Amino acid sequence: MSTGFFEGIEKVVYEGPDSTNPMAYRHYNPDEIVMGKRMEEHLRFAVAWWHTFAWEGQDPFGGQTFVRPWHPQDDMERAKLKADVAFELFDILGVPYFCWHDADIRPEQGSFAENLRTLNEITDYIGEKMEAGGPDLLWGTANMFSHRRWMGGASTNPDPDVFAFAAATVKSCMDATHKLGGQNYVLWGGREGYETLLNTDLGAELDHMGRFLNMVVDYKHKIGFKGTILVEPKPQEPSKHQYDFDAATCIGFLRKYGLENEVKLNLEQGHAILAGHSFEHEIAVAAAEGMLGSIDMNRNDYQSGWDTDQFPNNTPEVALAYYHILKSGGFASGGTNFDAKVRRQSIDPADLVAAHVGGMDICARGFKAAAAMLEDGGLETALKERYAGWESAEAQAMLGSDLGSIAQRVLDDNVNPEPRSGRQEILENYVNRFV
Ligand code: XUL
Ligand code: CO
Repeated sequence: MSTGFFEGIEKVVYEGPDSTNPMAYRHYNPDEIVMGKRMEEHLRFAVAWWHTFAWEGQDPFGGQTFVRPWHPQDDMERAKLKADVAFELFDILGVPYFCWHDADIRPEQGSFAENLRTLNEITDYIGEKMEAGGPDLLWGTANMFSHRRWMGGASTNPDPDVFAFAAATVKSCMDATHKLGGQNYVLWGGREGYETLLNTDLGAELDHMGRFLNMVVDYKHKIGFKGTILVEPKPQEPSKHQYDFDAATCIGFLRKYGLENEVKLNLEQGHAILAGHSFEHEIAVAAAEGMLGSIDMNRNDYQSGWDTDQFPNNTPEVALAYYHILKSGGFASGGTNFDAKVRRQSIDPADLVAAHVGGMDICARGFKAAAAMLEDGGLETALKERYAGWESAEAQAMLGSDLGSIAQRVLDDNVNPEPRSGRQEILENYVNRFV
């Protein structure tokens, strides 16, 4: 039986680029074959439980603006109503995946035993809905940043009891993710960092975090979870300095603690911007190391400097991101999650639907542009030409040589390189033909 929350809103369908219906897909056509695969299987869209259903519209200066029938979110009956509404939205949108934190789906009641009981109950309930034809779980994760117990960190907390509570919490969330057939398990360390070095033993905290992540990987193998463990970089907010600053920092961390073959990255567009990078930079760094896992495709406001978690609406940005994803072989267990929320004045159920429709459509449009660029091959040809010198036997031999021998060759052959254009504008014009 319908909850009636989305009353009057029909299932969203593909109507093509000329449609003027704001509740139709103009570019996202799940069954369209692009580069040999259905678009739905390429993009693997997921709705995020936290922003779409749990978030109540607060900002630093004001409280709740959304008034939903499942508020206040403190008992199991309303948690189930929220799940009912969630599956209605999944059905309206036709998304193949969703994601959650434990705290989004269960009521928060305090003790670990209570949290465990309610998590198990609600994930059984969600499991029944999945079996009845609902979408699959892209990833589960633990919220170890909202409750006051996490204020000084989770695995990096100076109090070993918080480390223990974090270990128990992650175990329970991995169990629940495994039970629901989740494709990945994510760890984002919002409070794994510091406010001031005056009270922080940075080296000890990093060691604890490295040990914690090794326990997560060991547990994954113990229970036979086949999904991918992902960490999600972000430079700051809520912590002043977060340890998982960006893709490169995470990769260094994973290598130091022996996790480079076990853990991949969940990259978020807005986090890339906060770190002073473009999204495609973060994707390319992860891809170069074979550590590209999944993405959170939500942008920030470029003026405010906050993590505003907005739905994407910039085709060229999205196109370049998918270009690098496609170039590295596309998603395996990962997908496109909208870690995005509507603005706090967008209080209607229709706003929730329209936000996802727009986000999915922009992604589809950018994705098709990316596929067309890759199939055309213009960028790859230009890249090959630019690095062609390295194809010679002499250049390759140099990499196995030493400074002295190279210096001798420079003298003997009078090596005197002639600068060549990087052709940036020509390449930018090329990209603009597709977006
Ligand atoms: C916060 C953020 C998280 C993670 C999951 O900025 O991105 O929601 O995606 O914990
Ligand atoms: Co995120």
